[in-house]
Amino acid sequence: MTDFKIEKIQARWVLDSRGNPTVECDLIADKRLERAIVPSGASTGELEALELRDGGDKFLGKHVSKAVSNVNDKIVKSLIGMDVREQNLIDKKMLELDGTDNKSNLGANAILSVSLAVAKLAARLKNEPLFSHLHQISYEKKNEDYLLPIPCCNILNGGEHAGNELAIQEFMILPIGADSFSTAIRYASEVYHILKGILSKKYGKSAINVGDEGGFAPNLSNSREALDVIIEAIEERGFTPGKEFILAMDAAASEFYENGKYLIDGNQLNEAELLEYYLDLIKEYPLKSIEDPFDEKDFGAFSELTNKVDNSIQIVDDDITVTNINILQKAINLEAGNALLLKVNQIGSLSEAINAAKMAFKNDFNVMVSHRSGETEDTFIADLAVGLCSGQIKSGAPCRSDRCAKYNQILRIEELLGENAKYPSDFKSWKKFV
Ligand code: 2PG
Ligand code: MG
Repeated sequence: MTDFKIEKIQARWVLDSRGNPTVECDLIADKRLERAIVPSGASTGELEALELRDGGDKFLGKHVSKAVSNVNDKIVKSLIGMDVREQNLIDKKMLELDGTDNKSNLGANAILSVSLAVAKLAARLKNEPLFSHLHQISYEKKNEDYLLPIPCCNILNGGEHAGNELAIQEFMILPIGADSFSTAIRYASEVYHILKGILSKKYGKSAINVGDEGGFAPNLSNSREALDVIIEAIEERGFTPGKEFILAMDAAASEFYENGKYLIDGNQLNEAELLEYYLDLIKEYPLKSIEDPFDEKDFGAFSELTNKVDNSIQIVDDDITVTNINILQKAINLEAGNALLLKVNQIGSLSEAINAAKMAFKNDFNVMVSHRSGETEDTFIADLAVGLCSGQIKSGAPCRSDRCAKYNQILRIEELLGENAKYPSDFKSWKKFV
């Protein structure tokens, strides 16, 4: 008889992909151990749950020893003996123990490390793949078929993630015309390597240095120039832009918004001008998804763009909604955006993140499961994207192990599922699975 009761919880600090400390948590039941590691953002939304850092001298203020102690000294006491299959109850217990709206007491990093490890251990003890356990706790049903996600590969980095002058943070390619995930990620890898050659030839060797998410960070300062080299790479490989590949951007516009103006491509644009700028790009390129097009406080601008594009373009809410159902509800009411970017550490517990995804789907919003710019070897979000049948994941370029770990995990899941693995033909494919 399997014993699902938590026996031991042990947190520690480890390093993330940027070399900053983050929280890792081990969880033991029935002599089995599972562990989870928490990611960390750079272009964070103001209303994200609080990532608890020590301040002071160690790691230049970024140490997480307080969050680690909060797991080992406080959380542990209230969770020992609880059943790992009770994800909601366990998360609720931690939220009560924290007692704040933004998890500033225990730290979202402390709570999330435990919350993710709980799901992993439950799946292990049930002898079930993590994605299928996540599907069951999300939708209270079992599925034979699963929707694998389109990999939204960020192959050119700017903004806070790179040392160049590009205002837009992420330029992504989406291999929408592939017939499987493995073909999709192969297509993306091929275009990535062709792009490397083009950049090196055009701008010199320093242009192939990479940013935080594994995409190239050439010293360009104009978005059109970035989009043009990407189109060139897609075509050089023999693909047709708009057919095998569509494009997506994460503007992360709060980061280039200053004193009421958006500083982009050497210009200072007001909100109306920036909106026209996006509409022009949509006309010129097969650009089908734009994330955080305006400052995170400007719900009105998000609504205007969403209505202008008439749902033909995906407008993704990241910093504006921070995976928080209360804020997401506001965005839904105002029709500000039509898709949710889902980041588990923005809200700080698995159950709350799942609830955000469910609320999104219920209101006809798409869901893109997302990594953070500071990542780790933990592949949890790969299983989460499959379990939720979100149909989209962004995990950076098909380069650097912190990014590829997630794509590699989806390759394994695809192999395991065989014919039951379905690859999306569009952003709305989740409708058949959720
Ligand atoms: C984003 C993310 C991930 P960060 O803005 O969507 O790509 O960046 O983790 O720095 O917030
Ligand atoms: Mg973003």
